[in-house]
Amino acid sequence: MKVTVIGLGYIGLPTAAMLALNGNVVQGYDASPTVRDGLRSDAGYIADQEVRVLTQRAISSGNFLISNRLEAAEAYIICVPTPNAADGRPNLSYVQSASYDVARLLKPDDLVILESTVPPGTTERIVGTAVRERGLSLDDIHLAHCPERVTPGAIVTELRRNSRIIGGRRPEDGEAARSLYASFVESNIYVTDSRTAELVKVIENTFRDVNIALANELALLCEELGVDAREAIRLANKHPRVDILNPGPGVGGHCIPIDPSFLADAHPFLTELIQTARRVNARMPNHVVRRIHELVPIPPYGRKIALLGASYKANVDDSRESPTQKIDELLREQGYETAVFDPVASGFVRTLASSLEDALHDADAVVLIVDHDVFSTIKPEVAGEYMRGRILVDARGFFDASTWQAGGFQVYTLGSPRVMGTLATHA
Ligand code: SAJ
Repeated sequence: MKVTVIGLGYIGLPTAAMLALNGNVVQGYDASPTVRDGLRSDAGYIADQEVRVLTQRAISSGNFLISNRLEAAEAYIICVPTPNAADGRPNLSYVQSASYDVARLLKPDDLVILESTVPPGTTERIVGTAVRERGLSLDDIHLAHCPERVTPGAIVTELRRNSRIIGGRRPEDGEAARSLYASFVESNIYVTDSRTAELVKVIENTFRDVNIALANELALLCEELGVDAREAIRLANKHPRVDILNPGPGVGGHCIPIDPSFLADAHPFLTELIQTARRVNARMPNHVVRRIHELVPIPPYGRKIALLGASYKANVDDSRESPTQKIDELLREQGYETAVFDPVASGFVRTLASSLEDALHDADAVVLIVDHDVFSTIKPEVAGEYMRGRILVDARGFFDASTWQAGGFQVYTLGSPRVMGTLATHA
């Protein structure tokens, strides 16, 4: 098929490349000239190595062209972002403008697919309106929602192997979209209606947010009960019908902290659990900062805290909605000096420390926020050489507390009832 993909971000780009490598002729369009030029000259600016290789292969195949304007095709896939606006409501303006751009090019029998995560009803309401205003009946074209489901860090594998949900406005629209995705999806493709598909995507991420909120609430409870939360969760998960996620310093990324609001914003009185879960997760950075404050009280002169990890989760570069940002802001508001080190992250709101040594230099405490694999090589005796104090705050249960304790550190692990090691004396 001749396909135009609108929005060449972390979903649109690999999807376009995958389609191009599997028998389709793809034109990719992104509103940003920087993205278009970057892709044309060298896909090297893409941080994800697998996506970079896939994109380079697709471009060299001759079946993936980057266009400066939207080109007419037989199928259009809209993959633009749907961030939360400042008022917390979903910002659907990119979806709307892409829909009008596509509508101008449509001819009968064309297929329009919305991949962006949206509140239930959006495909028909926004894309459908643009099509009708163009003077076409929705029955003249095929319209479907096909939400992306891949996780950063495993995008290429998951694009192929994850099952897909396709919501057609009519069953025949769903079937048209199914045959396009079947060119590269190796797993099942389930066809339903568009509103159901929209809801399915949002509840997948909401489920995860609620589950993590339970883990986080248990962590706070366990700290009071004198029980190790991770041990308790590990054992509870031995039950065949229990599967609780891990507590941590908060839920980041551009999906899980945002998508639940697609339901809560439209139905505030029917989403009590969803809103509570969001609040529990959003407060976790404050809890981490409270514990840091207990361990490293601020005297009249400053204290330095080294923060390890700036991205929103392990082994990815994306720093959007990262818990580190909030923890860093709160600490600095309270008068701490901070240094953030992350050899993996890009796009963090402030300049990162140039090296681990720089971050640790004269620090009173080190705080592990992101469980990047590269941090596993950090040894307490080496870290301690650079630091002024010997305090480790581990917000992920990443390090072995006894090893750090044996290395002379006082250790607090989030979800763990006691601080291990002798009390540090802070003059
Ligand atoms: N987190 C925890 N504890 C856990 C798991 C995660 O605190 O046990 C935190 C992470 O550290 C991170 C945040 O939650 O800050 C989100 O990470 P994640 O791995 O749960 O999710 P994302 O945002 O990387 O990707 C999710 C995925 N959704 C589901 O697993 C249901 C992915 O499949 C979606 O495609 C993606 O959102 C999206 O784009 O919507």
